[in-house]
Amino acid sequence: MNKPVFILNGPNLNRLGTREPEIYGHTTLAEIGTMCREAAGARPVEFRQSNREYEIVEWVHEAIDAPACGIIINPAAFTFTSIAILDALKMFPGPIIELHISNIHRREDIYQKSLVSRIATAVIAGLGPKGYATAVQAMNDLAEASKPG
Ligand code: CA2
Repeated sequence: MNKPVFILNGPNLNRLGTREPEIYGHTTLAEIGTMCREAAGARPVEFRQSNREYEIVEWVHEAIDAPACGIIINPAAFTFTSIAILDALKMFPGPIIELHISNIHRREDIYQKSLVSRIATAVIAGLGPKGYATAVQAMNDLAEASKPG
């Protein structure tokens, strides 16, 4: 079965490409979604964005029930604040890639302490919008590697 990959995006990322291009680039979130679908090949992609914490929690539950082959998540500001998203991600049995467009470790103190990194399989930060395609390729490899037989 070709399980879907869930790619979840947190608050304000719907505004990508409109402000601070020196940090986040010129690419819009819709364009990133297209890049992800291209990188995924035959694998179905659930590419979503929300400014609401509860909605992201519910999408993680949906990924658990689907089941998804993995979750790629850019929690944006919720990275540093959301125990609710952390608790939901802890219930997901497969690989989780935490992704940031910018290198959060080079930024102000408030962007330094991710709650998600402790439970993520891998973290990608600082590759710009192309980091999403890198994450999808890595997730495809992880999914292949965990296939039985
Ligand atoms: O680098 C990333 O991907 C971040 O997750 C983006 C978050 C920030 O809180 C994290 O530290 C790093 C902020 C997203 C803000 O979205 C914008 C959208 C358009 C223009 C400017 C910001």
